[in-house]
Amino acid sequence: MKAKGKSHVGTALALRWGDEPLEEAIIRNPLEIGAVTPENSLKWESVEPGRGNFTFEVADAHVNFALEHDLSLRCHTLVWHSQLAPWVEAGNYDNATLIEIMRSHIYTVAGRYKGRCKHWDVVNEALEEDGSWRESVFYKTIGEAFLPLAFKFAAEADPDAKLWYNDYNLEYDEVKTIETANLIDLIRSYGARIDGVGLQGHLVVESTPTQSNPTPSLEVLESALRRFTDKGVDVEYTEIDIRMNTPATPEKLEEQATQYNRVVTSCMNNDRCIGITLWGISDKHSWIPYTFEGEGAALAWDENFQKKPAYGGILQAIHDA
Ligand code: 9MR
Repeated sequence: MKAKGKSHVGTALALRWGDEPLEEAIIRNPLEIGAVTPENSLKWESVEPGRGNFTFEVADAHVNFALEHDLSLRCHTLVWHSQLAPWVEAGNYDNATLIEIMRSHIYTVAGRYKGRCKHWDVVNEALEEDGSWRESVFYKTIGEAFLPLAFKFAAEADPDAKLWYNDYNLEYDEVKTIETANLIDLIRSYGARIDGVGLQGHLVVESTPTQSNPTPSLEVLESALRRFTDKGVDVEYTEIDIRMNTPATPEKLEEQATQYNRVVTSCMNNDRCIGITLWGISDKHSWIPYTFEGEGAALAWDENFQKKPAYGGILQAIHDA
């Protein structure tokens, strides 16, 4: 990836080395992995479980692991409706108070890791599937200004970090994609800076009970990326996994390889796509089977940490670029 001008292939990081030496070996192999995104440890519920009560032990361990092993660090995520500490909603705060809570959270968390997070997912998943605003506590209390304000606070807290908006189902180049591109203009209209849009890349090999549309064509993927890069920001596939109805069959695994190849090819074909991050290493540790019953087998290494055809699909896309 680096030889082809990209920054990295990354993975979500969960630090379970006592149990998983094979996973650790893959993540520590610089030929495989060049960046990590702490999977849960930097989320609001983890770092500020009570108002003004910050807990950084676990987050520090993730950040230190990345720096000690020369992995570039994507930090995730400052403002999100999910995995939010319950007190933020329960307080029924007014506009001014919630802005102050958001400012204090961002200053404290992004400030602590200043100079260490190469990228920050500042706001995660602010829109609904139809492109309208998600009715999060932030939107309901502060209005659309919560988004540019979050970017302004993040830039003040860590001026050198690249600031990202991150969301799912942007790959289909439909209304959500178009409205997300409009968020770039909204952020800038407040005088704030945005550097990138992350397309999470939670996709499906085949129609499943939770997602009827398989991975789009190369043409559609490329067009979705251009919606953002045409506005002068970077893009990355930030949380890739391509799931299927389990059990996996050899045919489905081959089709998955083709789809991984397509996703990575679309990134290789866009100069402003900086790289890809897989949402984990092995099918043994993936959020999918816990969240979507009967679905899984979404990653590039199988349950035994053996490379799947998907791995070959990724590699081929990089070689062919
Ligand atoms: O992988 C994460 C899983 O361990 C958590 O339980 C889950 C809680 O919602 O979040 C998962 O990661 C999410 C990411 O932070 C944002 N995009 C969607 C991911 C999958 O839910």
